[in-house]
Amino acid sequence: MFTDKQSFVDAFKERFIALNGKSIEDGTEQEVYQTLATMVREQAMPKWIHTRDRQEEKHSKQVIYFSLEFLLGRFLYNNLLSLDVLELVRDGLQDLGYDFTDITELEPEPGLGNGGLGRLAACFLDSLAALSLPGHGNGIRYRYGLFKQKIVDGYQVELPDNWLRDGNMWETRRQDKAVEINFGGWIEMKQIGDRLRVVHHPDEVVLAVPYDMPIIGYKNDVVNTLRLWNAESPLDDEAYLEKTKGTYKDLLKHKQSIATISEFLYPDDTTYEGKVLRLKQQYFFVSAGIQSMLVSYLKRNKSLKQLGDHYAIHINDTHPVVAIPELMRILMDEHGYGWDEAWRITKSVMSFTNHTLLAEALEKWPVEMYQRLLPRVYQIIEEINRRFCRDVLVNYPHLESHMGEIAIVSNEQINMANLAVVGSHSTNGVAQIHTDILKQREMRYLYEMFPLRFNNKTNGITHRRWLLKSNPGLSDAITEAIGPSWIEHPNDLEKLMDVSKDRSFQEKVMDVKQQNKLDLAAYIQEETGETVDPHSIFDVQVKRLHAYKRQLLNALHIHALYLKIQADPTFTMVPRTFIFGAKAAPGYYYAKEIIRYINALATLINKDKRASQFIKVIFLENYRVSMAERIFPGSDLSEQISTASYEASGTGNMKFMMNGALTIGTLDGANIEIRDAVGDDHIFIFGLSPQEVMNYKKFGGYHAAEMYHAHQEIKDVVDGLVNGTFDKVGEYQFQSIFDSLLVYNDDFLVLKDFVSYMRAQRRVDEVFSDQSRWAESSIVNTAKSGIFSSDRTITEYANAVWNIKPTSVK
Ligand code: DL6
Repeated sequence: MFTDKQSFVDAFKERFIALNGKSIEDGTEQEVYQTLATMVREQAMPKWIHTRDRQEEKHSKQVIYFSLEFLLGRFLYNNLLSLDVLELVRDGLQDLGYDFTDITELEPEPGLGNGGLGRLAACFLDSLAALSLPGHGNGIRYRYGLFKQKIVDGYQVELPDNWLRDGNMWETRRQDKAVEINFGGWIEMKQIGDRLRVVHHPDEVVLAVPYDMPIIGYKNDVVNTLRLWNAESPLDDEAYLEKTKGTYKDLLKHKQSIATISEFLYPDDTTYEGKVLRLKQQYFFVSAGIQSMLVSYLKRNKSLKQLGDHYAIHINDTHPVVAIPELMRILMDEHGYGWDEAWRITKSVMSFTNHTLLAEALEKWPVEMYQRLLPRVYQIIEEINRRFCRDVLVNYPHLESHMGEIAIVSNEQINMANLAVVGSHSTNGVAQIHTDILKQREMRYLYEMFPLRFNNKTNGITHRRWLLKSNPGLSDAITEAIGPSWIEHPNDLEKLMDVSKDRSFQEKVMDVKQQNKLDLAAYIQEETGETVDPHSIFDVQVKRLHAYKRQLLNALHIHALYLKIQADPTFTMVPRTFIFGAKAAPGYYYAKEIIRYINALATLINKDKRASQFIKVIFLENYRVSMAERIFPGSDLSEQISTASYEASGTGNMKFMMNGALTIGTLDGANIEIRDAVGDDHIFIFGLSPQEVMNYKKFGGYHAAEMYHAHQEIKDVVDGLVNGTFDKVGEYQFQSIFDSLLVYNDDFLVLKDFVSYMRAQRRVDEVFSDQSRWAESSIVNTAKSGIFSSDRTITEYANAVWNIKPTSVK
């Protein structure tokens, strides 16, 4: 244990020698990182054990957050902060001749998620621990995280993310807690004693081995657990050869086939992947998570009747919905409960969040695939469906004609969202508008049947990572102005309203922003070789690349500015730096073309002497959590421009806001709640409303070609996609983008919102030109961001969905 700088330095030297067999003078930075991480882990270990003991002792109800994705980002800095040893370690390392930042950046980044959904799960774990709530994560230890993105001649190229190459310093393998998972085979009904028992004869058994990672609460001694499962062979090599009478080659093939289950993360969050491997992944981590939960529970309890008073399982999107029939199976087949009792227990344990309205992302599994891979689970799903359909016919006969839409099994497919609603006690959306649309449109009949199950939980972000850690300058300025209470109570940020018009505070905040922009500019230079003007507006869109998020609208605006600069020698504007970061799913051709378009614009504009005086375009490759931490603090303008009604919530919008960026956005997802919080004067809203978009989708009436012919500006820019403009920089044309707009009638209403977007962008220029006005808006955004802390979201889940209480471990 170390408590001050000197004890740290002494302990470090000793540990370094013990771990590396050499003195620190001969050490590498990698060894320094590993030694430091080992020491931090050791510091956390007793607290980890203590937390577990206290939670058990107090019979605290626990939630386990089941998620196929956890987009964690690096741990070292946050762990030091949470353990309250950050400063002394930073100073100690300096005394030892090492730069703290260089060392923390050596940590490989667990990118075990695609985007918003996985990052939300990580923010939730942070808040659970910070609020002393007994809440843990359950997921997969993917051998490879989300692909690394390289941009080669404007094209996205994907490379593997071998994040475990040098080991993961935070994990502990728990072989003793391994469980077996059964796949395939057949089901036998067997009379055993006086009971007819179901016996599953699987044709593949996989060993799930947990790797536990500590999730350290902020200065409260709580350490919760993220349990990630690794797929392995249940037999050791010799036993396998003995049992199967196979060859060494067979053995290698067998091991490889099992390891594939936890090999990689599917790199697309918006398209449902009907692949056996994906289904195997889902069942693998769900069954393992439930089994391990029950092992803990049954140590202290004999009957499972009260399971729901002790454990909650949260189903993060439809991927873990198989938890419902799996718990039913275990309760009935392994513990002898009857259907009704098992159903009551299961519903009391399960709750579900929906994260998308995109039809193509809503999972529907082919019956045949389930039957083949999970024969017993499928029987249970069929029975859930039979009972549900009977309930509809008896109690809601007017819904019979909608049976195909609400049934769990229909058209030879299993509708996972329907199963989730029917088999749980709570279903929520992630922003008010999203929940409203779920209730009124997507799930209206299920809502009619189970109105009390539906509720909203607007997303949130952990202000500890996204403000306290990533923006120390602003954090200090805030604390100086209103005291430190906001760190524990982010709603106290509201106190900044009192100083939002104070000139000296405004100057302070703008100075901090300027320094952050200088840092970001230096980073951009390092990453891209491009020099950007730190006094220009830093206009940023960072998120996954998808047609509905409309990076295209942003790019067309830039293109239009370029054409204006070309056409008018007297043209002038407030200089802007347009910054993008976005990964496209590897198989999503259109999204990749948009990346190419942005990069082509960058080449065209950044090379042009006159244009680049006003605008610059930067595409930062391989957008990830650690990069996001550098970008948000240095941003002026946050682009949240999805087609209204398509973005469930968004969470990047909250990170920008908290860091004092102003939003230019549509009335979509949580943008609406951000607008409500800050007021119309401190946000730039444009475009169609969700209702208008839904009307167009339902009744038609939108003709992109009319927009093209009615507005010269639109015509010029759209023509620019294919008229040889990009020949100058050796690029091909952008025919598929052109076609998406004019031939396929612009599905995401980009041209429809274009004029209104241009107008809003001009307002941005005007407001930015009045620095005091901008500063006030920036402060108001930070002041009002407290409600978007995930501490608020988690408190709501804890009270209204999971019924868990803080358990102090001090
Ligand atoms: O709830 C977290 C996050 C939301 O903020 C985003 O709006 C939403 O798109 C995302 N959903 C997903 C799931 N699939 N899709 N699309 O990632 O969840």
